[in-house]
Amino acid sequence: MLYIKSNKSRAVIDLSGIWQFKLDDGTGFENNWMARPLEYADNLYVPASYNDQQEKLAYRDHCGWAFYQCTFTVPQMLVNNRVVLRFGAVTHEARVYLNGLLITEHKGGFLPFETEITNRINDGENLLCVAVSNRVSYSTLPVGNEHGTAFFGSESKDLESIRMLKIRDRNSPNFDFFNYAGIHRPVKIYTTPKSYIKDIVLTPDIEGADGVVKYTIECQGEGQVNVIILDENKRVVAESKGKTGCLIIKDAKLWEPGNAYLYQAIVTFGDDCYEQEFGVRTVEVKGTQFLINRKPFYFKGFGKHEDSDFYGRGMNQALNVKDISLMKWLHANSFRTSHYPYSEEMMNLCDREGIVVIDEVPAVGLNFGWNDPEGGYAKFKTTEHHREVIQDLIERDKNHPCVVMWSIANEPDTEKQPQEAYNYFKPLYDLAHQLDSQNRPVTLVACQNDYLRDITAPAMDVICVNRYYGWYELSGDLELAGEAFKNEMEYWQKIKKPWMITEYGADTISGLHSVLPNMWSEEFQTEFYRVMNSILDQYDFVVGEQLWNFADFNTIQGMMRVGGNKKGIFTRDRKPKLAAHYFKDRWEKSQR
Ligand code: GCB
Repeated sequence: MLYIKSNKSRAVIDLSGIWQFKLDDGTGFENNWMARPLEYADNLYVPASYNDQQEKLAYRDHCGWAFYQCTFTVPQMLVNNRVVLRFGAVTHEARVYLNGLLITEHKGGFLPFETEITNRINDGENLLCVAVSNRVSYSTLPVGNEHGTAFFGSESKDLESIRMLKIRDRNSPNFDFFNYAGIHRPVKIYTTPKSYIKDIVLTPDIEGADGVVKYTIECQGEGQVNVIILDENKRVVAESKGKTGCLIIKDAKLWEPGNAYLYQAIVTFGDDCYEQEFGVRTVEVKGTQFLINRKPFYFKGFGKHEDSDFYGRGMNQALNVKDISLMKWLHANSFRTSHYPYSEEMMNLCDREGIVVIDEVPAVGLNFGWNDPEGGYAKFKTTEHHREVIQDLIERDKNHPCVVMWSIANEPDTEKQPQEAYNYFKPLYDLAHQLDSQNRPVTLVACQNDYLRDITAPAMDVICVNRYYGWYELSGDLELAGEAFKNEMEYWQKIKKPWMITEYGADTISGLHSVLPNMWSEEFQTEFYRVMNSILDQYDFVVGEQLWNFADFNTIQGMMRVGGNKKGIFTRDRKPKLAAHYFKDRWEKSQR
């Protein structure tokens, strides 16, 4: 799916701004709220989560549907074109109504969807209504507890009434980040000519000093395809005709981590044209190495979240710019889009800034129900949707040079019923390979208690593991934690595959200090990393360290979370903790 751009053949209308918003009271659909202006609605900003925009418990804790509305008018000069309505992401499920009629529905909160509205728009003002559900269940990704109810109390008959009182519809996410919801990414209307370019697939390779770019252009309607490649000085460096072909860029400048170079493929088809940026670079796994442009690459970076004050999980471009700037300050080179695809705008920025990305689908929470007779993967009704999100992610991000690996899940249970887990994930691993014309490595991020039983993580191209020795296990005892970690690394060494740590960390209250490394203090967090890193440094098969987390982030309330998850090396407002300075020094001096 192409990103939205305005150019000489395409126009864009951005619907970002203040929309009308109202939580469903259970009668919204029945009373046709979609068909007329919402009564007693609030003014909320789009794109952003609705949860933190006003001081309302109901906004924070809502479970179910909510309604958004805005109006728009398409200028007369555009109506002879094909008109498309596109959503960057609506979390987690959307039903979209135009002038009272359902025009599209979408499941999944982190990927774009669009629908043509050419013949549905009125001459004058149009009423757009988006119903949004934040429910997570056994069939959604991320996964939630099916009933979304809270059980509290005893099974005893005497306490029946108390128990009943405590059961109510509520969010019950099975993941450690706040279940922010709403219209999270831009809503835009764009036009194309009636015959138009539908998709562009670019597959770069390197031969000697040259870049070799295979391409496929998908078009709708009649026309001739032309492709020209421009370098950063807008000089034509290659040209071709036809829907498929191969372009040679002589003495190509490579897209390198930390040193991005972007070419533009200018595709024309009849009256339509589209400029697709891309990089010439290769990615492959060889032996125990991860190679970018045939050179060993070592990941230095983070697991992150899209999470900030007021916006919640809504796209925040200033923050994206800030985060990349902080990564560069630290001499980091990469991050994983834990635990869902990030905005297209962030991916574009990473392309330009040379930041390397592990691109993850929203498959988090596939880790309970194993002792239930119907447990394990039989309990989750996610297989089909899991295939969809892998397909949609690859369709969206295939041309990004910043993407070097796909992650098909975070911390699923891969050990209690190892064969069942393998049977679930292996076809998804194969699917990702089959769909990606660049055939990037595919991984799954594991967190086994008993890694000896796991046959799924070792079947991936890169073994990615999350570890919390010293925090959740062997809490506070860094000496023993180091020994346990070392012991485990001896096991992984025998597997002879590239291996990286994709999460390790300790909750840390900014400003809490202690001379000795006591848990929760800034000194403990720094010491924790020193111990773990000293072990990572002993092994050549380790291809990266991505700590958890870049910054503190919001979670559900719970006794393990003091105002959210505090494992950031930055606070939520991006102030460094001691460990940030430690990593800056480590990565600046790193020879890997
Ligand atoms: C994990 C999860 C991550 C959590 C983290 C933690 O293993 O992947 O989502 O936030 O642990 O801090 O507990």
